[in-house]
Amino acid sequence: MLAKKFRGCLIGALSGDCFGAPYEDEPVSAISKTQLQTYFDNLEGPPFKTPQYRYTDDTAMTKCVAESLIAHNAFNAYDMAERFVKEYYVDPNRGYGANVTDVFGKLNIQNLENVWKPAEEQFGGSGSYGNGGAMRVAPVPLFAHKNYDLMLDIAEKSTRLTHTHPLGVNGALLQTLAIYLCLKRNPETPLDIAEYTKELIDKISIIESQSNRVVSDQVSYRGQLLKLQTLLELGDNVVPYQIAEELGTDVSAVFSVPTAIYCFLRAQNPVPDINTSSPFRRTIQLAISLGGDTDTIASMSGAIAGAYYGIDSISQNLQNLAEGREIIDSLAMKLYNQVTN
Ligand code: R7I
Ligand code: MG
Ligand code: MG
Repeated sequence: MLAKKFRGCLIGALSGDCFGAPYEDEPVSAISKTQLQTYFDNLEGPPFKTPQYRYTDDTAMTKCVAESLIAHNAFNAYDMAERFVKEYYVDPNRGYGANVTDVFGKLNIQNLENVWKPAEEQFGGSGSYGNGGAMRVAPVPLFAHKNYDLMLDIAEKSTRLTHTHPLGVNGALLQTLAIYLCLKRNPETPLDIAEYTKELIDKISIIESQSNRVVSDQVSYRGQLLKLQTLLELGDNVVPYQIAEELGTDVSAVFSVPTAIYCFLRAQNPVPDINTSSPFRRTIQLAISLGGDTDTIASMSGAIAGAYYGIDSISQNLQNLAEGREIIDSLAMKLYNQVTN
């Protein structure tokens, strides 16, 4: 089962990215639920002649994280940074965040002299709080789930190569934890949503209470997860607009990672206007229906759902339409072989 969870996690992330990308930046009010239903029905239906759906920066960088961990069987800052830079310059048109490209530029010009410094200099020295660390972190819990402290350490350092703001770092840690908790749970038995959420809140609260992670303003991951709990309790009495409003759907980590987790948890049960028997599809369809940063929120929720349900929950037709499926699947298997041998 663990191999299926590894593949489900990375192919889940890829699928959310590829199928969410066409909707990126649409406001929630502009997304027709019936049109989205038809879009997914077609994607999952009998194969039709269409180009594959292109992946974006989310997958390009996830690939780098996985390849680097596999190549060194450890976190190697220089190597990972070098892969990010090379990947970017080979194909800069993958929809990268507006400011992270400055980091790649500096790393390139300075020939990777100090791999940490360009990220620290972002936004006048406060560092980026974008979701770029969280969106690419999925390979880390796969690689290091047997060693909790090491897992958090790698998640933090791999994020710090581009994002040093505490909200950027903690968002990647929360996404890591969400996947980690799924790897350990059996999808054959119904998920205990309350228990899962409590464990996530307990773990992120410990992380946020550490002195170097205190954020000056009022927003915290703990606070966002408490809102998530309230929204989950409301069940069907909450519409996409409210979810988007309360949890956020933008490119900042704090207003997107908890949203992705919400989609995974909410999709454990049927959702109005989403007609499917597949809880994986329900997860990413719900994520996309919220609008905003659809590729990234669908990708992060897809990684979590895939780590819980496994690869068999993602329909073959859907998988076949995602660019890079074979590469991503082989990286998942390499990670699996590495950590189980
Ligand atoms: O976080 P990042 O890699 O972007 C990822 C997003 C995903 O949605 C991808 O799919 C792609 O579309 O981009 O890139 P950054 O440039 O570091 O951060 C993204 C954006 O967040 C920035 O361009 C800013 O608009 C905003 N942002 C900030 N704004 C003000 N002050 C991030 N940090 C700050 C900040 O400290
Ligand atoms: Mg993207
Ligand atoms: Mg995005």
